[in-house]
Amino acid sequence: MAYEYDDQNIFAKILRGEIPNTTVLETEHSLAFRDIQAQAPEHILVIPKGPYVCFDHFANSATAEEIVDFTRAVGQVATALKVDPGTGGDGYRLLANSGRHGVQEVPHLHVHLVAGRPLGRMLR
Ligand code: IU
Repeated sequence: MAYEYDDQNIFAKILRGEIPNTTVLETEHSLAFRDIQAQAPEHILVIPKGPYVCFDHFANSATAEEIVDFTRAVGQVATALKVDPGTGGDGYRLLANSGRHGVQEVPHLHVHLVAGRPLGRMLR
C-alpha cells in the first residue's frame, strides 16, 4: 500500500511557515522545535522537511542525504541541549510513535527527544 501524505497536517503547516513554532535547530532537510505540550523540561520534536508519514516511510523512501541529515539533526539537538552522555550530559529518550497502535497523532514523521529529568524505565 502506498503512503498517503496529508499536506494539511499541522507539521506540514509549520514547515510552510503558516503556524509559528519554537525552533531549536534547522538544517537543510530537518527541523527541530519545542513540543507545545512538553512532558519534561526538554521536549523537542525533530522532523524531516520531506513529506514522510512515519519512520518506515522515511527509511524506505528518503534519500541517503535526508537520512544522514535527519539522524545528525537529532544528535545535534542532544548536543545543543547539553544532554548527550558523550560529553557528560544526563541523557535523553528518543521516541517515534507510528501508526494506530503507536498512537501517532500527527501524520508527519517526528522523533520526540525528551530530557531534563529522570524518565524512568519504559519497557521491561
Ligand atoms: P504523537 O507522537 O503524534 O502522538 O505526538 C504529537 C506531538 O505533537 C504531541 O506531543 C503534541 O504535543 C505535539 N504538537 C505540537 O508540538 N504542536 C502542535 O501544534 C500539535 C501537536 I496539534
